[in-house]
Amino acid sequence: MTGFHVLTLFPEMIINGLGESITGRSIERGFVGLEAVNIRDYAFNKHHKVDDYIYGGGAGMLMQAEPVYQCFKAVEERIREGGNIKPLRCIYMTPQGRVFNQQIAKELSGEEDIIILCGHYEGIDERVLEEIVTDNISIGDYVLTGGELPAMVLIDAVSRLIPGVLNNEASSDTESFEDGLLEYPQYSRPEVWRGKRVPEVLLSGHHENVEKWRRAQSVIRTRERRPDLLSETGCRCH
Ligand code: 6GU
Repeated sequence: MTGFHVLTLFPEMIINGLGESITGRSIERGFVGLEAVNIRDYAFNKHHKVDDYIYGGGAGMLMQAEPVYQCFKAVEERIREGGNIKPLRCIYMTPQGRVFNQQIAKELSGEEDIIILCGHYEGIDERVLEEIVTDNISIGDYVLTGGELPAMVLIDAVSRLIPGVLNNEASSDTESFEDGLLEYPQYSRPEVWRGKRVPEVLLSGHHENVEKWRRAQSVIRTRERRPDLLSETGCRCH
């Protein structure tokens, strides 16, 4: 079982955001482990303060090193007590990281326990990041207010690759990106909707022709919408 351990100031965001639908069900059924640990619970000072002004000046506040470190150590210790002796990944969600993609999701789906650190405000004191972070991951070139939504994106993408999470075992590898192509268009009942017919080949029952049509549609769609995926550098097929 893959277990995600999210260190955050907003644990309810993580639990509520992933508690529904397919991710929620896979957690309930034990295919995926998820805990969200509140960094504030490890602020062993009078007012449970976790942030402070930034040396050198500038706008905003920074998350202090010590509560993050104490939180990490407590989570690491519990993972070790659970019997995992492998080196642990601690992923810091940051726009300064490697941009997340299906390849990284696949790689992470093989891990037993994954610690994910979410920053908020202007970020986290660099000294604790140097001490605990093994991977910096971004979800794209835009700036968000915190790492919680990116952490949920990563957990969703990794979870659906874990055996048992999708009821249809085949469905994760026929979808977009698994072969470097976008998915073909799909149709359900009725056969005619507002005068628009379902493509005839899909009603033919001829499975080989259906497969050929879908493949061709995937290529057309990728060329139209994401030509970068077909280019020599963007394509992982050759
Ligand atoms: Cl991982 N964090 C934040 N705060 N903003 C982002 C991001 C991560 N990825 C893209 N923008």
